[in-house]
Amino acid sequence: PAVIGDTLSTFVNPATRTVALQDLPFDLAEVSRVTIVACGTSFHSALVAKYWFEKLARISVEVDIASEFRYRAAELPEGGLALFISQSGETADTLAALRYAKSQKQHVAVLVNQPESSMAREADVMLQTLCGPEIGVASTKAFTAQLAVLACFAIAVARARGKIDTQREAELATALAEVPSRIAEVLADEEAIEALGKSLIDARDVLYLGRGTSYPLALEGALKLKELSYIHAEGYAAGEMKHGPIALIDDQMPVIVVAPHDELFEKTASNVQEVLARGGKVIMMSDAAGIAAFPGKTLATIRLPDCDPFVAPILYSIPLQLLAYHTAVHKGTDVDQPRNLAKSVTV
Ligand code: F1P
Repeated sequence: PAVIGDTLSTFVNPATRTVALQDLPFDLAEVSRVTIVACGTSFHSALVAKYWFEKLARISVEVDIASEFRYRAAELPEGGLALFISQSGETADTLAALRYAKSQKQHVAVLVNQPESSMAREADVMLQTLCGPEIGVASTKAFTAQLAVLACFAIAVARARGKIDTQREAELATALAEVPSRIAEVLADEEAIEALGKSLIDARDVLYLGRGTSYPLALEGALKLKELSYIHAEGYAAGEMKHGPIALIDDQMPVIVVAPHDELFEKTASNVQEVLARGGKVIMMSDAAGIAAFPGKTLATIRLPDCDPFVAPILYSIPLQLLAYHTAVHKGTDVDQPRNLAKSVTV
């Protein structure tokens, strides 16, 4: 809660219930297109940002992984905003992608933990997560802090483009200011998540499902489980399940569903029914209303506090990380230094 509170306090003023970025060397209102590029966990925060920017600021957003983007010769209209997200600020592919965007006359912004990093030095604008360097190799608190900054960025772009009114901005500023205490509530329930982690250690495969902003969270939940516990896990868009992965479902495979009770819940709920009908073991991550929709039908539930759906991804990142962590600890893998992983991939 503390590092997310610190990060948010740079942007959110709870007294005036407004959200502001630092002064930028270009006019956000003039930006007509946003390109966001990153690797690994940072790519998943970029995907969440795409949903936020499009919905709130009504702006066209392209997201790509840096190792593809840098070799694509992407057509970037002059004056667009190119945002690069990197915990370390040193990832080689992301840095190369940044240089390409500069050559295409983009306004280049970075979101990093390290203000001294190469990316921060080469960008026109630096946004910073105030969570300090990750202690372990896998990105966890950096992901949650990136989401916090990106939520504020989306609000700022929406305001510059006249797409959000003062009342909605005030609601969102309040919801963001409350995130640290909601995270504390999630952490208070850590024992239940630990028990669930223990139950996963013998799983061969785990499927994560989500829709909307919960889709990139499903991807990130699966990545964390892979990185930390070496259990094979896949994240899928809930509606894409019937296009392939449904063939995998049996009574052996845990299916973790990330589904706050938002406007997309009913759609995801019908996917959950499809899993249950095939004997799948559903672990539901939702709020009280979402959990109440499946009384006694799921294998387990992780109950999250109610919140504005806009801030849900920030909150839901925490149980996903805790679940991967506890599964790994019970399995006996090295959570700080997973095999084969480098803290930053600089070649
Ligand atoms: C990207 C990343 C991390 C991952 C691991 C390898 O790093 O894929 O997300 O956890 O540490 O690198 P970065 O560009 O965000 O520093």
